[in-house]
Amino acid sequence: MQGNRSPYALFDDRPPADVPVVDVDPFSADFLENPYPYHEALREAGAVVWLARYSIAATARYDQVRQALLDWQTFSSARGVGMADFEKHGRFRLPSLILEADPPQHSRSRVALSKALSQPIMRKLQAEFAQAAEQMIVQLAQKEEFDACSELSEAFPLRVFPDAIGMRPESRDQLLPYGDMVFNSFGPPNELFQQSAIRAKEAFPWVEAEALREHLSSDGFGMVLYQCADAGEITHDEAHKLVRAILTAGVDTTVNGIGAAMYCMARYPAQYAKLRANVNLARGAFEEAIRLESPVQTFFRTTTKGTELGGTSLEPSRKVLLFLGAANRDPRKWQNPDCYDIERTTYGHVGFGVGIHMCVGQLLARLEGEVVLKAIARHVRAIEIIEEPKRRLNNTLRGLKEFRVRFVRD
Ligand code: 8QM
Repeated sequence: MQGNRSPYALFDDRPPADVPVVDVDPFSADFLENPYPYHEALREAGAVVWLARYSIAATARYDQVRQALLDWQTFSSARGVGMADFEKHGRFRLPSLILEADPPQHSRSRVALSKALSQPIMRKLQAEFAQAAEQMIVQLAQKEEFDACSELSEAFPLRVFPDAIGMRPESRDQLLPYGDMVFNSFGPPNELFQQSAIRAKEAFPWVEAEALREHLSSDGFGMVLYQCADAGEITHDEAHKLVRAILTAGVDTTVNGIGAAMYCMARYPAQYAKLRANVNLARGAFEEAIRLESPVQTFFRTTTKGTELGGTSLEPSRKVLLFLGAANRDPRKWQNPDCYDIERTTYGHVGFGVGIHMCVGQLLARLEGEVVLKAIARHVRAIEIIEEPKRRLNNTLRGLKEFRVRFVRD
């Protein structure tokens, strides 16, 4: 990396007039460990700021993040939702037909994926997921202490998700290094990304293979994509790529969502007590954990034309970094934004995004979160923190790597 130049800046992008220029690296270990003071500084610096290190515009305020997410015509996803601009810097993997696409391609993909992840299909999974959660929580409550990451927030999605989609039983543990690598790839090609790419080397071709029709069971929701292809709604190649998209997007996100909820429950015993008193608050508790911790912290868009955001003019073909996690704690939008309050109205949070790209798997994510929180609330009187957690740093994801806790039984 040369001085302040972006590793991806093939030519010098200059800041628009009057935009506050800031000198922080949102993908440094320091920032990722504790982003909140930086988020505040970014929000206070202006509605839109210029990241000198990367020559990229960014916004950490709720209104502007939301505006950009809602205006897909101006803020496109088709040139990638990471720092790399597909048209200038090439592609790191085959582009996703949903995440890294605009209408009309995006719409076709979205319709098919919505069928696989629909309310009726999720409802059919409800009982199975709830039973798996019960079983896992009862077992963990019998332990003196355990790692809430490897033994719960990672273990639960790995226990239910690959079965639900219809994967073969072998090598499912590859899903985690694979996801870690993809979510790192949305940032700059820094050390975090390089290291995760090494770890995921074998996972890459493995995921491509797992998404093939012949490797999916007929009753999982992965097969729904191939049924859409049989019906002529998408091509069979699109079906393959969309199953790959589910495998990419569905694991690390729910791992860190459940992890966020666990972390909140452990740190806020009064909120946990409320959940215990009324397990029907589980959905709200999960949603609030998504708002507060924002497992997906950032995404980029690319301007399709000259435009204006928060009073700053942006040139065409420029990347804009959207800080979802900072928007979810913007005091302009939220009261006591840094407090975990399971009875808060979380409506409008952008932890699942907003607009046409809003998380297509959100029903599945919420189902997983709900059954886990309900099972805990039914069986666990208190959650004791044995050791302060260790973070897993990732260019996009916020979450923990190790969190030793004790479930105190009733
Ligand atoms: C993030 O490959 C994909 O289609 C894909 C990858 C990651 C995500 C979404 C889609 C947002 C959860």
